[in-house]
Amino acid sequence: MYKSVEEFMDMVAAKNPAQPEFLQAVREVTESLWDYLQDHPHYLHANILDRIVEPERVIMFRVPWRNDRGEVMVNRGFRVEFNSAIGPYKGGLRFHSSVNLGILKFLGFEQVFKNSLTTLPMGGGKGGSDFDPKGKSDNEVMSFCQSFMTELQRHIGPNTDVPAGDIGVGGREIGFLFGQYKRLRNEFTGVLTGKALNWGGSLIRPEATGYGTVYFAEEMLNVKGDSIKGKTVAISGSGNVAQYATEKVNHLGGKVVTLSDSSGTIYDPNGIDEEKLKFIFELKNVKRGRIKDYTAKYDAEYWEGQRPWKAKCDVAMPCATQNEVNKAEAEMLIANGCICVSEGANMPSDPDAIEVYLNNRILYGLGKAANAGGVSVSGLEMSQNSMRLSWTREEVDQKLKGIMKSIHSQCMKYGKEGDYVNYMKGANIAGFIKVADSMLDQGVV
Ligand code: NDP
Ligand code: 2IT
Repeated sequence: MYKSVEEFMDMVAAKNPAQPEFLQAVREVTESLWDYLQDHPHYLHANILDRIVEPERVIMFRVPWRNDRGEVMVNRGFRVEFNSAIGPYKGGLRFHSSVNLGILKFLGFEQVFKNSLTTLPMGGGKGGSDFDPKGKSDNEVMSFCQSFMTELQRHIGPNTDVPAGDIGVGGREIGFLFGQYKRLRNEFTGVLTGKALNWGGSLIRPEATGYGTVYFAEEMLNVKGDSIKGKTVAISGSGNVAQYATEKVNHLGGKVVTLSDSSGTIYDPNGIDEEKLKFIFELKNVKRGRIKDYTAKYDAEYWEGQRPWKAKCDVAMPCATQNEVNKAEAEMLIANGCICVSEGANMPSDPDAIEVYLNNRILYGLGKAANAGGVSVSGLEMSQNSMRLSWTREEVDQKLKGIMKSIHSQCMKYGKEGDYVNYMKGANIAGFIKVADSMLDQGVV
């Protein structure tokens, strides 16, 4: 048995070289769990920690495809089937040039705990490719997706592993992937989520991650007798999660002053209202342009090559990617009066930034709790597919709200430290218990 977090991490680091993001995710969970495990040693006796950091299966494959010039291109495809203790593997696909095995293992590991928190029967997985859809034609994206699915289809299924979207995988990609699965398998099933409404999708799935992140912030603020209403909010990213987080902040009476992409940030102190957001939807989802183009139409500053965190705000919602808030930026947020961070992205705050939040005792909703709305509605899409019916917008939104509330109370239950709630600790312990107990029930698995 391990005597310390360090001793355990030495073992994990030796087994997983050159996977810094995976080690970062494992360390965060292990540190949160450590005291709880000492008080509940049956988990340690059964070596649950060693088992839970090892994916059940990793699939890695060649994805050859032809570009518009007729050249043969090759990318690498992955699916990490991390844990199926509480349900079929479930988690998104990421298409981005930075994708490698370590990144997908970190995402798959996070997904195991996140999915457990949702209360729905979903195990954890993640996949993707180093293919970058940015700058590719629709035809190239389709060729790539068809080749990717030609291999992936033999590993997934509605009761085995159900992928969805993530960075670089939205409605267009899910359509191409689903079409190819159906051709190869000759079956119309709920093998993917994030499908369009006409062919098995769920209302509110596109909105769910962003809405959920705002619902989670609202829950945290409510405990303090406060709310989003009247708050100034800084959001990073301008993709699926950022767009719908902005929409929901507007619904609740807050003001969003920043959005960004990997080239820079726009700062609009007057707020990105409903009309301006419409422009962003068109710019990002149809024209597939850059966030800088916002300044050609609206009065706003553009911060080339910079992230949003120097903007004065009450609430910050990082909704772009991992490690996009560092210690100096976290300190800047606090100095400017930020009282709440709710993470739409996965692991966007680095460990030093998290330390700053906790030391300053601000409300910190970590990704695996605050962004669980997306996979939750994916779970609801699976239920609707199985029952062959569809719920109304209001029904799905109500269920989403209920799930975010329940995640918030699980975090409160296990994260209380005096009069402060450490949501990170709470989420990690609550997510762990259900998965670990299920693994114990199922024997040496
Ligand atoms: P999208 O592809 O729709 O948007 C991603 C956004 O983040 C874009 O604005 C993109 O800018 C920016 N971005 C991506 N990579 C980087 C980078 N390395 N540096 C700076 N900016 C970057 O993805 P989503 O909105 O779906 O995902 C955003 C985050 O939310 C991810 O962390 C994802 O894992 C997480 N998430 C998503 C869920 C979902 O349902 N989609 C569910 C739960 C979490 P650019 O266009 O310049 O690349
Ligand atoms: O990180 C995530 O939770 C997602 N990308 C969504 C996964 C899903 O299966 O909907």
